[in-house]
Amino acid sequence: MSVPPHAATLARNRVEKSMTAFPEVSKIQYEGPQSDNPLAFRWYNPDEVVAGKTMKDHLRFTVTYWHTFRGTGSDPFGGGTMQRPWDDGSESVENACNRARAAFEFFEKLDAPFYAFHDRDVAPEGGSLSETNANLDAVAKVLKEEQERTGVKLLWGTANMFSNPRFMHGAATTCNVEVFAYAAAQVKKALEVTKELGGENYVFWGGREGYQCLYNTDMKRELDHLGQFFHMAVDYAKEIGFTGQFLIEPKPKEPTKHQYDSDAAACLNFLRSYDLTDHFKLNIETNHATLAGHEMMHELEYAGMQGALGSIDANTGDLLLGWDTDQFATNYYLTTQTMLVLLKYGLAPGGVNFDAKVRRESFEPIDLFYAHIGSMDAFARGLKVAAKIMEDGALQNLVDNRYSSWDGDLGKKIEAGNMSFAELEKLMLEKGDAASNGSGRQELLENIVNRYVDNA
Ligand code: XLS
Ligand code: NI
Ligand code: NI
Repeated sequence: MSVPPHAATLARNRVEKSMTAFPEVSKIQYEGPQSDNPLAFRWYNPDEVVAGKTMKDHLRFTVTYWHTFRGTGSDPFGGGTMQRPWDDGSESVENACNRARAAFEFFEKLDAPFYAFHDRDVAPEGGSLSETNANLDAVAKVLKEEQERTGVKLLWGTANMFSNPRFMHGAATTCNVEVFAYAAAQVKKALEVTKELGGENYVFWGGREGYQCLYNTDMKRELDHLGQFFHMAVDYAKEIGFTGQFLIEPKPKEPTKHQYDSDAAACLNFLRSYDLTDHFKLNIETNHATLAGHEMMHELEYAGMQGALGSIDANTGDLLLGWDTDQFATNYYLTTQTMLVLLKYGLAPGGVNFDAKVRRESFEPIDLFYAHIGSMDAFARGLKVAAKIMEDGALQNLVDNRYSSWDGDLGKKIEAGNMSFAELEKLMLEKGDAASNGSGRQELLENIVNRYVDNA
């Protein structure tokens, strides 16, 4: 009786035989809105110029390594479901290198100009920090070769300081000083690798920086440590000549019940309190905005108006599920609203990073293509709609009109800081009452947006 070969051996044979991870897919091409080819773009036409720039340069699409190449499909109720024939499931450096090659084949076929990773996504941890660093160096060599071969660039690097149990109490905000030191060493290395790979940004998502219980937490001390940690990162970047943009990614909860970087406003308050505003911008994620009880547009606008809009993690949540479901966004209203703010404030050196995963039921490799193509198209369409709305001043004219009373003498004086309560009281006592209000016209504006979504 013959013994059936192990699934991993089968998988490896399959990859070696075809020498390609996605044999059934060739490079995705733009075919236009009428196309019914599910492996073609209908709206994303990289070289098409919109609002003075190519779509490629506006959108700076980025594939996340963690969801797309490390996501297993597990959830709190069950294990992995994903079929990933190029991956033998082992934590070996060899497997990590094979996976990296498969990833670049994907980026290339998808025509994605960027990717982003955590250190532990790309390379396995070893038995000690020095072994772990050596593993990362070995895989980074392959990443560099693949970047050179394909022209795909690194949007950002980051350090995973949340998966390993050592970070159970946090990394920079831990109660264990040696874990703080370990985290510092990890970010030092991640910055070096990000620089080596030409990363254009470096992201801090809070991971386990937050608390589960205030009874055991010295919040002031933890936040002071976080501020010190970021200053050390800034100093080290300067020391090694890393000129990428530092980004903080707000999220209100999950995994902790309170994450310190809750939302854009909390992050900016933190950065200002610790004198870090010159060095950091924000990486705004859609599903994090909604978990914080905000619309994505609110978070983008809040960051943008303070000169701190750096990059976006493009995804969406499910309103019926209360967690970070990280789904691919396909809703034109969401992408239009997002692009309205991105066009207003600009995005580079940030990008539209698909921090999104296919559902655990969508377990075949081809689903990775459908997911990314659909969301790239949705953002490309959102870009076109937003550009047209802005070009026509379709919303701005009404906004300007709504505030027009402020353009008169009185408004100018108040805005310039040249009026006091007493002077304003005098004026109103003379007039007896304020001038009457105009309509807010919300429904009209919503109809106008619909018209542009229909026609742009
Ligand atoms: C988790 C975050 C994470 C960051 C990178 O919710 O979105 O994926 O983007 O650490
Ligand atoms: Ni994210
Ligand atoms: Ni997230």
